[in-house]
Amino acid sequence: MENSGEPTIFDKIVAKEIPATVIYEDNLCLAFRDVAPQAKTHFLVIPKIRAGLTRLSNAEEEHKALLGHLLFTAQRVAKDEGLGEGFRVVINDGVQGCQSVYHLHLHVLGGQQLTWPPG
Ligand code: DGP
Repeated sequence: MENSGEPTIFDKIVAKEIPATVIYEDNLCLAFRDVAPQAKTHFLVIPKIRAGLTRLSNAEEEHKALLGHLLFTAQRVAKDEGLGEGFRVVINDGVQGCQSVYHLHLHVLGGQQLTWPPG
């Protein structure tokens, strides 16, 4: 359920209040392994500051550069993770998109042959 600004589990990971396996970090974003991997390789890329980006559909003009940075980072870390044969980037948005954490995040899945379409 979308909240009104309470810290999310991902804010706590950014603040190092709860542990995560971080595989990339810069001043704007963090990439870490998903706790419940849905593929051999499954990591998340999140903005360090939510800044209104609880979900993709809340994006405003001011978020464009950050959104580009997240996508660029996803492919860069995918390469570092050895996903040169291909991978999938997913953003779940809202209830019908099965979003469970309301802090924007890109799922990056790979390391195996994926199937299409997803459910
Ligand atoms: P979504 O359904 O798109 O909102 O995906 C949220 C993802 O976050 C889900 O794949 C599981 C992952 N996740 C939830 N809590 C934690 C956590 O505490 N640590 C890590 N590493 N991942 C988490």
